[in-house]
Order: sequence, then structure tokens, then C-alpha cells
Amino acid sequence: MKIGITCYPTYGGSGAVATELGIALAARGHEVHFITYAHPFRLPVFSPRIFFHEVAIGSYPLFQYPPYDLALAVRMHEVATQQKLDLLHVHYAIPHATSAWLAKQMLREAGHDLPVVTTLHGTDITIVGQDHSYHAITKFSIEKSDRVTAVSQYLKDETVRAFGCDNRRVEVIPNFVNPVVFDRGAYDGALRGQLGGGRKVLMHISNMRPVKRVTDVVQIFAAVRREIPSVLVMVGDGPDRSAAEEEARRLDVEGDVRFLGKIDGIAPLLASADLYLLTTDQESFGLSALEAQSCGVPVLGYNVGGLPEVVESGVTGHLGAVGDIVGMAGAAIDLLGHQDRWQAMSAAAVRRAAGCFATDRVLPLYEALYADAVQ
Ligand code: GMT
Repeated sequence: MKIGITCYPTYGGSGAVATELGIALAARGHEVHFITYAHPFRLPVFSPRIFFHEVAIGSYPLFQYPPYDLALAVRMHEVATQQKLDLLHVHYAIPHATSAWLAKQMLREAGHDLPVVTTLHGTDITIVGQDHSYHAITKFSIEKSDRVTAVSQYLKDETVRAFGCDNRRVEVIPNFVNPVVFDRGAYDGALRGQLGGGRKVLMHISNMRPVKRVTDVVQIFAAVRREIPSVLVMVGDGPDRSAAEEEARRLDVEGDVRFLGKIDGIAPLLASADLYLLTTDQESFGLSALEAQSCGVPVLGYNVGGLPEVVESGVTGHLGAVGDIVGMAGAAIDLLGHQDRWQAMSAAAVRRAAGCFATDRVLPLYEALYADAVQ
């Protein structure tokens, strides 16, 4: 099939999933056209059967906010027409599902019926979409999509609850991971030495938005470090990075906390970690937690949102109450202090990731959805 994909190209889960999906679809023989304002951060420089169409945003002195959603709709229409797309798959409802609906109407005028699939990822439903400015158009655009998926049962339930969408209209297709890429054994331990110098390596990866509670990560690390020789590696960047850096200084641990900034190839880093921390208080899935588990890294997170669908508390990691720094640190110390327990949890994490979340298990779900939508 010829599939158009729209997503945010920036450092975050929904763009990562959309890009990995496009790469996997192309590897299975489909032709993939990315339509967005910049080259997606996880998209390699060149891949056969993958094409990138940049959205040019026209500006005019009258515009305080150039209408990206309209420019996107025009580019979607243009690419669908020129490339004869069979389907358009948009990731993150705002504004992508609305732009797709506009493009669909324009194409319909020319007799081209373009099925639109919308995948809901998280904050489009749990935060942004519930803002009064966006709620009605988010509900409208979801309900106008030919097919709708959510990355977790939690997010499906939240979509039905917050938007009154028909329960039957939302299909759960989880995020996925390539166990060949996110494989601890594929990378030698060289990075471990460089990062931890023989100490345990705790890691966090995110766009460091307030929902991630990155200062909790630093506080948990500071408590762990008092008992276990360890370092904390913070990957990514965002509005709360400076707060996390300040927290590290306040707790006098800045010498053992390394902020690496945005890094695309995170698999070798994850393969060098002993514990992955994800302290979001509204995580719809937790792609980074899945990728960590695939690399044999137990996950320490909060028992909220869709994370319990990814991490099996007590088996592949530990899920605690939001803000329970002491409890979280205690679980981390107990795990890192007992190699046999860590080994068992690490092996269970790999099995869980490679089981129901492997690319080869999830891709056919999207392909079946596409085939049904085209029908
Ligand atoms: O986690 C982020 O802040 C990025 C966010 C996004 O909107 O790109 O990620 C969301 O989508 C990911 C991929 O489906 C999910 O794994 C994340 O759980 C979800 N983030 C939240 O719900 C906070």
C-alpha cells in the first residue's frame, strides 16, 4: 500500500512510534510518505520506499500564528493526489486529525476517497485535548476519522470517558519495539564503563515536560546513591531540564548526574543501564519503558495511566504511588543490591517486551486495520 504518515517530528513518543511504524511498513514492502514540518528525528537519512514531504508554512504580517493546520491539510491533499496514497495515518489527534479531515473533504470533491486512520497517543487526550480551546474539535476529528486506535486500553477508556466517543470506534493497538535493535547483547559494555565507571547506572529519557516530573527522578536517585554507588544519566531536553539540574545541585549530587541532551540512537544507552526511571503522572503507554525492558532494564515508575500495561510490577519492574520518593528509592535499592533478583527481573523484562510488543506481532494489526479501512 501507499501510506501517508503525519506526526510531530520532534523528540517524543508519538513521533518515535510514527517513524518506527513507517520504517517497519517500508521494510514489509509498503511505500511510506511522511508529511510534516521537519524531518522526523528517528528517520534515517535514506530508506528505500520512504519519502519525506515538508510542510511549508506561509507567513503574512497579519498572522500572529501562521495556520500550520491549514498548510498541513494542503500538503496532505497535494501528496495524496500526486502520490496516489491509499490511506493517511495521522499520529496525535491535534491538529493532525483535523487537517486530515480537511484534506479528505478536498479530495472527495475530486472523487478521491482517502481513508484516514487516527492514532491517539496520550497528551492529545489526557491534557491538550481536554483544554476548552481544543475539546470540541478533537472530539469532532476523532469521530470523523475512518478508523481510530489508542496505544493502550487506559487511553481508549480515557477517550471514551473524556470525549464520549463510541467505545466500539476505538481499537487498542499497543506501541511496539524491535527486539533486534533494543537488545542488551547487541552492544558491548563499553558505554557502561564510560557512563558509570563501574557503578550502577540509572537512566531517564524524555522531553522533560512537566508531566514527566523529572525532579522526582533526581530525588529518587539521590536517595539510591546514599546506599548504592551509582550514577544517573538524563537523556533528552525540555522545559523542566533546568529544574532537574537545579534539583541535582540542591541535593549535592550534580557530580553523579549526567545530562546528555537529545540523543536519537538510545538503544546502546539503554543497554548500558541497570534501572530505568519514568515518573510521569499521566503516562498513556511509556514507549521508553518498553524499549528499556527490551534491553533487559527493569523499570521504576508510577502506577498510573497505561504504564501498568507495559510494566508488570514486581516482575519486570516496580510501580509505586505518585510522589512516593522513599518507596521508589527503597524498591530501587532492594533490586540493585541483589544481583539474582536483578537478573530475574531483567530476563522477565526482555521476555515481556519481545512477547506481545514485538514489531512483528504489532505491525500485522496495523496492516489489517489499513486493509479494512481501504475496503
Ligand atoms: O511522552 C511524551 O511527552 C511524548 C508523548 C507524545 O505526545 O509524543 O508521548 C505519548 O505518546 C507515546 C507514544 O505513543 C506514549 O508512549 C507516551 O506514554 C505518551 N505520553 C504521555 O501520555 C505523557
